[in-house]
Amino acid sequence: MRTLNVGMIGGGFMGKAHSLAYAGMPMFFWPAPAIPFRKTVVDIRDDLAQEAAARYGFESYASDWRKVVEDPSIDIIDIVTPNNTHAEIAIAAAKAGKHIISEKPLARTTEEAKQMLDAVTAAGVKHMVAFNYRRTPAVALAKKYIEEGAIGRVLNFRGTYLQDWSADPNSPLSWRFRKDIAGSGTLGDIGTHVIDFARYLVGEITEVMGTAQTWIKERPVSSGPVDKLGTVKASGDVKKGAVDVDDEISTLLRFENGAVGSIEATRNAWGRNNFLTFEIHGEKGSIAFNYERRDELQVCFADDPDDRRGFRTIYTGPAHPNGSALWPIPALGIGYGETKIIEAHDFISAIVNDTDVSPNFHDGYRIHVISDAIMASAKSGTWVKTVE
Ligand code: NAI
Ligand code: SOE
Repeated sequence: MRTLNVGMIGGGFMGKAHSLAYAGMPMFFWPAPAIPFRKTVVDIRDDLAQEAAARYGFESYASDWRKVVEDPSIDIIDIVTPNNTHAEIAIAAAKAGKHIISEKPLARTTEEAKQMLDAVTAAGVKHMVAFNYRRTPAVALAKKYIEEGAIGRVLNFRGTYLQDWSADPNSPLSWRFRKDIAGSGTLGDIGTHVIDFARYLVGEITEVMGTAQTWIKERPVSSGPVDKLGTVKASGDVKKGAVDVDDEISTLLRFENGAVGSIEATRNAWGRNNFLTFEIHGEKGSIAFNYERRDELQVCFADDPDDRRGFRTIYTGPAHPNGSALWPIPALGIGYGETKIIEAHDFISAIVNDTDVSPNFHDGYRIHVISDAIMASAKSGTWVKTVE
C-alpha cells in the first residue's frame, strides 16, 4: 500500500483535527487509498512544533514552513494556520509540486484566493479547501435526496451558522477579529461554511443582498498566537484594541437555477454553539439539518398522505454516504473527527486515483467572490451580482 508523507503547517485546533484524521482514516477506510504518514509538523517556534509533533504523532518538527515545502520527501502540504499565511504557503507548495489541502477560508482576500487557484492550476497538483461539514453523512444524504428529485425543484435554501463564543465583550481580540490576519470576521470564518452548503446542495449563487454589523467594536488585546475561542476571557482593566471585521452578517440569495434563499451567521448568539443549519424547501418536499444533531436528517414528502405528512427523522448509518466505513449502527454518533476523516479520505483518494475533489481551490475562490459581493451589498444596500 502506498504511503504519502504529510507536512502539516500549524499545530492548533485544526492541527489536532487533521492529525486525528490522518491517524484514523485507514482505521475507517480499509483498504485505505494510501497511508498518510505524519512526517513533519511546523509551528512558529521549535518548542511549539516539538510539542505538536509529540502530541499529534509526527516523526519530525520544524519552525520554518519553507524547509518543509522544499523537502522532496513530502507529498502533501496541509495548511492549518491562520488565514494570513494560507496564500504564501500554498503558492510555494504548488511551485514545489506538492498536493495541498488548506483550511478555510481559502485566503484573506479574493485576490489571494485567485493567486492560489492559479498556482495549483499551473502546477497540476491536487487541491482541496477544508469545508468539512459537507462531509457529514446527513448532509451528503440531503444532496442525494435532492439529486434524485425526492423534493422536486428546489425553491428555497435557508441557512444559519450561529455560535456564542464571542458574544462576551471580554472574549479577547484573537487573530479572528483582526482583518490583517483573518481577512474578514464572521462571514469568512463561519458564514463561508453555509455558502459552501448552499453551493453544494442547491447550486451556484448569482446574486446577493446583504447586511453586516460589528456589534462589539473593541476587545481586550489577546496574548499568544493561538485563538482560544473565548474560553479564556480577560478581566479587570486591560488594554483594548479595535475590532475591524464583521460580527454578524445576513444575506438574501439568488441561485443560478432560479431558487432563492438566505444565510445568517454570527458568533454572538447567546445559547447557540455550533448551530449550523439548513432547511431546503422544494416543490415536492423539504429537508432540514442541524449540525448540533448531526446524526439526523429531517425529511418531509408532499406525496405522503395528508393524515401522516410531516417531518420524519433519518438517523444516518451504514446505509448512508460513507456510512459503511464509519460505525455499524445508526445513531452511534458521528463526530467532528469523522467529517475530517472522510475529508482526508477523499483528498487522498483524489491524489492516488488522479481525480478531481471538491470543494477545491476553485470553490474556495468562488466563495470569496460571493463573500465580497455580500460585503459590497451591505455597503450599497442593493443586490450585487457574483457573476459577470
Ligand atoms: P489556532 O489559533 O488554534 O492555531 C493556529 C496555529 O498555527 C497555532 O499553533 C500557531 O502558532 C500556528 N501558526 C501561526 N502562524 C504560523 C506560521 N507562519 N507557521 C507555522 N505555524 C503557524 O487556529 P485554528 O483554529 O487551528 O485555525 C487554523 C485555520 O483553520 C484557520 O484558517 C481557520 O479558519 C480554520 N479552521 C477551520 C475549521 C473548520 O471547521 N474547517 C475549524 C477551526 C479553524
Ligand atoms: C470559530 O468560529 C470556528 O472554530 C470556525 O473557525 C470554524 O470554521 C468552525 O467550524 C467552528 O468554529
